[in-house]
Amino acid sequence: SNRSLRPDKNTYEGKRSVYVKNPYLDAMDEDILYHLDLGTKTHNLPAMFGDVKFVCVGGSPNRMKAFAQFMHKELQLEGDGEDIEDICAGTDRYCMFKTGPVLSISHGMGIPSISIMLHELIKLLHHARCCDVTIIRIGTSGGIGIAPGSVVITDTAVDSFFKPRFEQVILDNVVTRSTELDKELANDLLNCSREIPNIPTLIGHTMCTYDFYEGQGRLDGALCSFSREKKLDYLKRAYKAGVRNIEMESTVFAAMCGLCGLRAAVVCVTLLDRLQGDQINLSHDVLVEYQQRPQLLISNFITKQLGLY
Ligand code: R2B
Ligand code: URA
Repeated sequence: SNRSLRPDKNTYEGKRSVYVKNPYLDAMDEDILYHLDLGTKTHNLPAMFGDVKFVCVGGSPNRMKAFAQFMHKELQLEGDGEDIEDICAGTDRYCMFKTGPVLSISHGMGIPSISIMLHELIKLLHHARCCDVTIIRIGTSGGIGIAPGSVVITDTAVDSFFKPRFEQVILDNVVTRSTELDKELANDLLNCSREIPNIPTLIGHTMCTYDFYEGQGRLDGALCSFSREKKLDYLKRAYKAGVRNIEMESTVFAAMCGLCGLRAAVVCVTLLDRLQGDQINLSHDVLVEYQQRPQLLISNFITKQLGLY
């Protein structure tokens, strides 16, 4: 089964390392992480990243910079954190910030974009010989049957058929990978959320789609080939299958991180209830406040894990 592809917990000295599952990689004389503008010959990756314990990823470059600045304050690091530098400044594909043991990286929108970033990030963590790394996606999503502003911690990422799988075309085969996430981490995050007032938080399945409009059953795209009734029937069936929110990266994120030995979690705020509508009509201020919710929860979790509070 797919589960047997997963690494056992690496118990050597209690450390869990980051795996790459590619027999060709070791034989390469140099590895250029093209989309991050980093490389094994141009950068001392163990010196730059060897102490990383938490990696937070999210779609938007500005949001991930704001998260890094917030983490800087929470970790009580020196300097004001306002002038924090983008480690990937040589490319405008992704941005990356490091505050102590916390790395904050943007991944763009959708499965292909996050998957490219994850290939290079996982190799980076491997080259840097990082161990015991926890990776968390903090993002936005559309809710199903829950109040806008709720935070959903994903237990399982599912595809558009509500199945816990990620299908990737490799050469001309379809390869299916498991999208199970770390249940213990999800529970730890839920417990942590209980200490933060006024942020409704729950655990549920997250559906990952290839599109924001028709792919999420929206009636307001440039194309729409189904009825309002069919849309609502689909979303209600998703709810019955345990789906509480919809976004566009969780399946490949869960599959790749699981195979490479990273403890992984997905924490997304919902911007609307899809049973009520399709358009996101929140005011700017409310949108900003909602987007801070996963950041608050995760910064709280990280500072606790590091024994700071
Ligand atoms: C959530 O929000 C984005 C679409 O608006 C997408 O990246 C996602 O998963
Ligand atoms: N992101 C999504 O993918 N869907 C939504 O409805 C909102 C944010």
